[in-house]
Amino acid sequence: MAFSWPWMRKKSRIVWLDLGDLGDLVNPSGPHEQWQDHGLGLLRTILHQNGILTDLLSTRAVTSWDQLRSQLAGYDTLIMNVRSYTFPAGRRSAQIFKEVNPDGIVLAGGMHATVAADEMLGVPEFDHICQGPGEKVIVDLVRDPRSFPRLFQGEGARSMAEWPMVDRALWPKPASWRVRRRFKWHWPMEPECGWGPGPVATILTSRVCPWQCVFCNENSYIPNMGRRPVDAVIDELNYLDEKYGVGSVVIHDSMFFQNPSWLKEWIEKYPRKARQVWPYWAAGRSDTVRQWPELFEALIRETNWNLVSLGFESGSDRILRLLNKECTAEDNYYAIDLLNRLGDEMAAGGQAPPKFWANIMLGIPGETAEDAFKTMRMLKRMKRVFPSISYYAPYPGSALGFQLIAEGKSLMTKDNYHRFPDDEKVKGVNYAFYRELLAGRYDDQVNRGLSAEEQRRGYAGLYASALTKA
Ligand code: B12
Ligand code: SF4
Repeated sequence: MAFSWPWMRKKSRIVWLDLGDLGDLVNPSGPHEQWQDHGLGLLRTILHQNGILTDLLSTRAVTSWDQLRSQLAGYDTLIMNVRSYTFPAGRRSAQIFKEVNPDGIVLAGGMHATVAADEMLGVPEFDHICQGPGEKVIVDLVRDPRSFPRLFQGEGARSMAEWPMVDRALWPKPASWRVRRRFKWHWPMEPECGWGPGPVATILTSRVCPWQCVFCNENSYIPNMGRRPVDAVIDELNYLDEKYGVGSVVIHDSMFFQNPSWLKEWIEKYPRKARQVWPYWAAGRSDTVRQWPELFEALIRETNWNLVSLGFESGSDRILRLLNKECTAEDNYYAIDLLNRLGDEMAAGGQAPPKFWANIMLGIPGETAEDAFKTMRMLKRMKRVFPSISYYAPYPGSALGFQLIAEGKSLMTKDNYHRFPDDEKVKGVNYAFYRELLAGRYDDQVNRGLSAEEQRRGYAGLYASALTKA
């Protein structure tokens, strides 16, 4: 008989259900499936600090719905953080919960509740649905759900300075010692994913990005809030290092490279006050790299920002305009050439050179073959890169997503928001062309005008294997 998580006895009548694909913590196909949910971590921490203890289950820790059914039996309250890509799992779980606990109450919040209330309201099993942030309402809601209407607006902290440090021991565990061993997973820290040494600390320093890219535009649905103070971020990392050990850091902010005054303070304090200058992954944009090159260079050289996630998206100005990216192809090339140069200098000095985590989108409605060739050419300009390529996905919440859904062109349905890398997402897009492009079929066109070295980059299969879930 195999023992698998959760092996604990029920301690509470309230259960928080972590959502994700079945089996992701049992037989993970990779480390990214094992990343933890900060919404769950934050709200459970707040509940526990207020004396409301919750049990934890996870759809990622079971391999069948029947297994989940038996685990859910006997609870009074079910709580979930529902994002669009976990909506199908959330809905199914709520239905199962009601089957086994007909008098139980389901409390749901999260991004999908915020951007697609109609779909949430269409599921009768969701008893109370919170739109927006939940920090200031979660305690009252769990204490007395009936005092809340079915759909209501949550309330968040004015600043992340008010957030408690997430109690990471409240996150789900790897489902077995095999997973623990295979990924060298030092729970409650997160496992190594190829970006830096483990144990990995994922953290948030900011909550929202002020730009308005039409495929994302988070600031239309995430209220603005103050950034976490630099000292608090460093204190948390030092605390985690003392308690569990930290090997590297992933800063999960949508946009780390913003607020120059915060970044300057980070440059000044992180190398001095952190127990180690851990390497980290964090995100930026090419136009601001061009606007603040000295700041960018100082972050790379002095704070060990060694994996630079940039939302390049496209190498074509026409497409960048269509996406309202407010970056030009020239901005993208500026950032690429700058990191290439910094990497060369650091490598020559015996230091590990920084790399790009390059976010690239293909299959954008209206994109021509020549636009896509420009994007692939741009990718080949990067000397050191992990390409993260995805087919454009019309998520609700974003301006372009809403438009395509309204026009009936989205192939992402509420039964299957969570799409796999090579799934087709928008009607009318020629996905066969993109599959061939990534397999190298159009290399002659892509390589036009590139140097011999650039032509060799992206050896067979690299780009095709770089397609990510989206
Ligand atoms: C970190 C992050 C990731 C990480 C880790 C994800 C994880 N395990 O949590 C990684 C990189 C893996 C990731 C991947 C993806 N992500 Co992501 N990610 C984020 C990001 C930047 C931060 C999430 C976060 O921690 N927020 C902070 C916490 C505290 O907020 P929260 O979880 O929303 O919880 C708050 C409220 O929602 C509410 N709440 C939540 N639950 C409940 C429950 C109750 C009862 C109540 C009252 C309130 C409540 O209160 C909480 C506190 O305020 C967000 C954008 C953002 N700024 O939030 C995108 C975001 C969630 N991701 C998104 C997407 C699309 C993806 C991908 C599909 C992208 C891709 N191309 O691969 C993948 C899918 C991953 C998968 N499983 O397949 C979208 C989701 C859009 C949507 N409509 O749901 C977002 C919003 C970004 C965007 N604008 O596109 N992501
Ligand atoms: S895609 Fe990036 S830059 Fe654009 S709004 Fe989203 S997080 Fe901000």
